[in-house]
Amino acid sequence: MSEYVNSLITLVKTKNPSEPEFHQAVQEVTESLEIVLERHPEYRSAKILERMVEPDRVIMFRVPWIDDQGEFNVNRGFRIQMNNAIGPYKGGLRFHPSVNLGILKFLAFEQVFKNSLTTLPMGGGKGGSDFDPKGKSDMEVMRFCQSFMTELFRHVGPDIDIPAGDIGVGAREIGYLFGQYKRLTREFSGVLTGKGLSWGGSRIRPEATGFGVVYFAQEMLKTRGISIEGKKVAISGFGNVAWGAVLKATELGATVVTLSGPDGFVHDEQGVKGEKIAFMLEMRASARDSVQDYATRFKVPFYPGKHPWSVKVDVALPCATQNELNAGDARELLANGCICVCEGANMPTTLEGVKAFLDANILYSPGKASNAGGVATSGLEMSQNSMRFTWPPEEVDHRLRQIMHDIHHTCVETAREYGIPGNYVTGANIAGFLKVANAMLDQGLV
Ligand code: NDP
Ligand code: 2IT
Repeated sequence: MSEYVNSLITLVKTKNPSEPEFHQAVQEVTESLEIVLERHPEYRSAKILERMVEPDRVIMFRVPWIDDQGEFNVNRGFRIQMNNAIGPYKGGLRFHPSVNLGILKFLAFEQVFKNSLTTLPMGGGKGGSDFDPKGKSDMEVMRFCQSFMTELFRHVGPDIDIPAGDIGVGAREIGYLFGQYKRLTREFSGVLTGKGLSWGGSRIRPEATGFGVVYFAQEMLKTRGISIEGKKVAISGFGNVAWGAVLKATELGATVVTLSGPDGFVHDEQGVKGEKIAFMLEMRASARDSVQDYATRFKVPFYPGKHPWSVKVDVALPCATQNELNAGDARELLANGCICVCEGANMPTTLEGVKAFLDANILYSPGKASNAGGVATSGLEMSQNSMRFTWPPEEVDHRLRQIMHDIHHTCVETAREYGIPGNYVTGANIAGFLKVANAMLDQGLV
């Protein structure tokens, strides 16, 4: 590590104590950029990286709400507006008890590079709350969302900042948030994405992240002349991203043999298909947060408290959450002959896990490249809203597929150009960085 990169990481750690996930994301990116900073001293002298690790602004607020028992509750709301050099802030909202400032800063930082890779004009942001949707009634979720938007509405807008879903935020929450925004502003606009189909949503947005992950994995495998058809796939999570990935992988002839939740994982040797995929939506809607329900229903083995990385598979698609795959898991996957790890979640692999995959020279792609199909399709939703028009599903899917192809091509070509062929981490970080950095240089000291 160069002295400059080392001192930058030390600075970030000192200025932002107790934010380990943010430190991790910054470290991964800045290490990849050493080679760019050597070739282009102008980025260093303009302190582009020092500016990029400092959010444009952080909004933190109280979210008071009343539960079904009439009790008062208080949660904390956040929106990190990280960087708008190439477009308005864009990124999801996460509702999960683990949410804190550092986690949302890591997600907002990743989003800047991801959105840059999508080829669409979107800056990066992220937000959410430590609200726990588990076990909450519809009316409790509605009251929470209304209170959350009562503060957030003054900071967002269709040309300012466009939130969307993430963990714990799906179509239902986006609906309640949108309704409250509309009441407060008297404006019907594309301020949120992931909207319902009858009120401005895009076809394929619910499926987009998972579909995109599988399209990206297909492209990766193609570089080694391998097809996804007939391959065994391990997927973690059972939420929105996992669901889309199972749908597409199965359609393309792969067999998905695992799903996971906070309670453990299920091993379904026959494959997650047909009504089992529909059951994933039921499990999510039940707000029980338990993947064991799948094991009970379909009589397959359940492994409490375990991640699915010990199962022998060809392809692994981590689709649950950050740091769910460590160095030990990586070694186990490699020992079992896994040839491709394509991330659906944001930063699911620890830095040591990533190193193990890169050292083994398997196909490994970071989330900011392979899960970009979700936000890219959000960008397509914004375009449709601006045009007051809707595209049919084939059109959106075609564009999504093309975007994933282009992101893959960019990663591969950039890695090759900088002398590290096949390294998707470096390719994604450098390509994502260059577009934003050049826009920042063009726009002066901002
Ligand atoms: P969902 O809420 O639909 O599902 C999240 C899944 O991950 C659930 O199974 C959830 O269970 C599990 N999970 C969350 N936190 C933990 C934890 N600490 N330990 C174990 N399991 C956990 O979210 P999404 O599918 O939307 O998001 C999944 C991942 O994909 C996240 O990393 C997200 O940032 C990323 N992503 C999402 C996009 C989107 O468009 N939705 C786009 C790009 C990336 P539980 O809630 O019980 O903890
Ligand atoms: O992490 C992500 O890219 C998302 N949660 C999707 C963001 C979006 O604006 O669609």
